Amino acid sequence: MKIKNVKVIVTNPGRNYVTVKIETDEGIYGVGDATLNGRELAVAKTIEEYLAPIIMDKNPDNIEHIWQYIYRGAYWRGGPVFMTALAGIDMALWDIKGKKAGLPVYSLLGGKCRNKALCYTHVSGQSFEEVKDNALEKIEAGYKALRVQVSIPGLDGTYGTVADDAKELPFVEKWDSKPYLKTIPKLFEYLKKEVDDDIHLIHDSHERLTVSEAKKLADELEKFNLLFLEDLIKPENKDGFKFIKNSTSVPLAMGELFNSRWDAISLIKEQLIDYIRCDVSHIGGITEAKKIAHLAETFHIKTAWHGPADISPIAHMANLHLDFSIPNFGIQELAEFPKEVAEVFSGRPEFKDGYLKISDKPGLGCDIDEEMAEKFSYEKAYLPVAERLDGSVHDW
Ligand code: KDG
Ligand code: MG
Repeated sequence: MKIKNVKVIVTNPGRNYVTVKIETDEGIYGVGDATLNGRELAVAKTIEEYLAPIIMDKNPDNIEHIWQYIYRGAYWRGGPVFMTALAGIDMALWDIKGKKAGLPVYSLLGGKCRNKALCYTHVSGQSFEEVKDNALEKIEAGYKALRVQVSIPGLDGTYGTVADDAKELPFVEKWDSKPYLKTIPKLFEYLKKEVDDDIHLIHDSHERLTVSEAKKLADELEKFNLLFLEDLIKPENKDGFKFIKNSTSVPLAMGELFNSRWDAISLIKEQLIDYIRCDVSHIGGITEAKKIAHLAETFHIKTAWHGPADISPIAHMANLHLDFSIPNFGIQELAEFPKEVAEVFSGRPEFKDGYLKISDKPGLGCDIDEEMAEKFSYEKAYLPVAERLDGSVHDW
């Protein structure tokens, strides 16, 4: 079998998605997700101009070889744009391999380790009461785990509580750690009384705290038994986790900004985190995520792959095939897509009673309707930036 065509489809059913479709001389094709929120066309151009030409006529069965050929052959390796481009190709190749074998991808990855995968979704609100109402609604719908975020008084547009794409210029969010650190423990104190103790709660600090602030937050949240605290400090400051981990028993999660296993390795081997949560679309695809899962397994660390709405259902399916086939799966994030997404993408993780199920369709079990995709044309959208009260820039 030979790769005969590589298409890049950019579409906007409610938000932008980039899909790679690899066609072969045997009529089998595969699809992969190459969406990098706010940088979609940079990835599309990388694939079209640089990667598609060099994989033409290669045998799509040789996924590891093609991965290495792209990664090492470029010499200028890594980074979010390049690794997202590589991820899109990698997923499409796994999809082809599955379709050719007549087997779902999880089967090719070693087969099922479980029958269902625990998942969590997002709830937020402008007030504690609104967070509680939204949480109870999700619990009613069957969720057993929730990520909770709340608007912080005085900080307009707090992360996780407002839409995060802006059309003209990036939306500016205000940030100050003082009111944040005062509010979040109170939120959990409040939720403890309102939400069933069996529900797993998660909170995402989105890489904004200093080590001391992170330790203070972890200290104050310790009594609430969170499933994990996510992304406390900046991804560049991996050593910072040594100080946090030594002083808290709150499970820690990190990884959505990582682009390779080498970003993750020190946190894993020094056991500074409890959950690794890389993004399959930004880390080079299933091939790299599987290696990271194995590294994590070696050190008794679980997975919680990134699953926001800004990666397409194809990536969510890739997550799910990994979730089912690795022994050290922890939990899967599942954010809700804009409703138009179902008009363009068929196949997505199926939710039932707090868990995700997987079909045994060959390949990834997801497809794109190219005609429908064309009807939703790309619109430039930016992620927000965060600004401190004095106007200086903070990590968003
Ligand atoms: O594009 C940025 C989002 O993917 C990110 O903000 C979502 O932090 C996130 C999460 O945990 O889902
Ligand atoms: Mg996050």
